[in-house]
Amino acid sequence: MSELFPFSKEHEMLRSAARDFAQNEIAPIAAEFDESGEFPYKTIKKMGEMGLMGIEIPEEYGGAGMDTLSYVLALEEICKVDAAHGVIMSVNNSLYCFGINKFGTDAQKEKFLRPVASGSSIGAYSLTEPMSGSDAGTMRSRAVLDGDAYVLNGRKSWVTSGPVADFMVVFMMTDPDKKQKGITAFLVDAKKPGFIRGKKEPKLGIRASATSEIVFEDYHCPVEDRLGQEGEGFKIAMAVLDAGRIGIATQALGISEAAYDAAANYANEREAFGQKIGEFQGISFKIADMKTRIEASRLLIYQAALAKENSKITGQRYSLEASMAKLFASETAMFVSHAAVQIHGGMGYSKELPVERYFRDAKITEIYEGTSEIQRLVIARIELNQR
Ligand code: COS
Repeated sequence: MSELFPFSKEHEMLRSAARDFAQNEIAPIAAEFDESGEFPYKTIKKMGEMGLMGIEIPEEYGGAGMDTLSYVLALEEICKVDAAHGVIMSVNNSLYCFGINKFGTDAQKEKFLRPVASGSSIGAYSLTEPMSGSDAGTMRSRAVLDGDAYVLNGRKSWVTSGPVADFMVVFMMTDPDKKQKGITAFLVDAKKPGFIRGKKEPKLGIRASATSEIVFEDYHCPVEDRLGQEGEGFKIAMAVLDAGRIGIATQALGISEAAYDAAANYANEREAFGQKIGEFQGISFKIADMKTRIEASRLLIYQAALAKENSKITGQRYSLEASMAKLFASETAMFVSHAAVQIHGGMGYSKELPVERYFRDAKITEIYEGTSEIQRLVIARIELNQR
């Protein structure tokens, strides 16, 4: 169906390069890295060399200088094969690079954006804390200005790429009395003293992506490495999450497509009671619902990508489009991967096939970068405020 869209030659070229890479280099190792939980350094490095780690960043800062649709098309191909590679790519592109490109100074882009957009370093984003998840404005970590540097202290959790990141954008309270308006964003360098990688999270899915706590103990962040103004951190965090949510929606789409392909093929091959199982209405209706929801997810994602592209000119928010895409695509990934396991029967539960991995990987898309409940809250607030 995506063939109906008038993509440019550049879009098609990037998509087929990402598809070939995913199928030739990631597919053979995906199950092994899922099992071991090891970080796939080699393939991530190659993705950087291909320009996949900073797709929308201008070439002058080490990126590929392409548009949001390019990002979505390439990411979908990676996620169809492995959602763990997909989240590493998504966080690097949207939660890290996008925010610095939008809110950073030229000097910050030179120092913090170029190495990550060009794929020679890895970037991460750190908002969540053990006692502050959905209610992101209640963080406890503190940054105190002392001369020409802020002193950062606190514990951050669930940081995607935390164990391996070279640089990170981190959000801390500079003025707790002001709540959300007292939060400030900082660019930090993992090599500096006071940056400590904490407990690694053992996860149900996306196991090859590395996730951990990050502890800050008197980390000195020079004033020139503050991203935006003091007190602007919450809005920066939210604006960046809008971009991130398009990436997670795309990750969910890729997982859905992989699970669907496996299920449809199996339904066409496996026989029971003297016929292909796909000829039973119970299975065929599942296939119909899976396919329909997948294509609806795709349309919401393309809409969000176009809204984000438009926002580069108009400055308008695309929170509604991003949240709708993430909500629908992630719930679709759960629905489709659940049905795919069921259609496979016992084989769906076996580690000999990748279907159980798709099922485990799908769940996180309903949780990170804003739970489905938070997406509904964002959508409803926007809709009701407009009346
Ligand atoms: N872009 C720009 N500004 C935004 C914004 C966005 N997407 N969303 C909110 N803001 C602004 C609001 O306009 C408001 O500014 P003003 O006070 O000047 O009007 C300010 O930020 C506070 O917004 P709001 O009142 O909506 O804040 P809430 O505390 O009610 O929180 C939710 C809003 C719940 C939506 C937010 O905390 C959220 O998204 N939580 C989930 C966090 C998350 O996704 N965590 C996962 C981290 S990555 S694993």
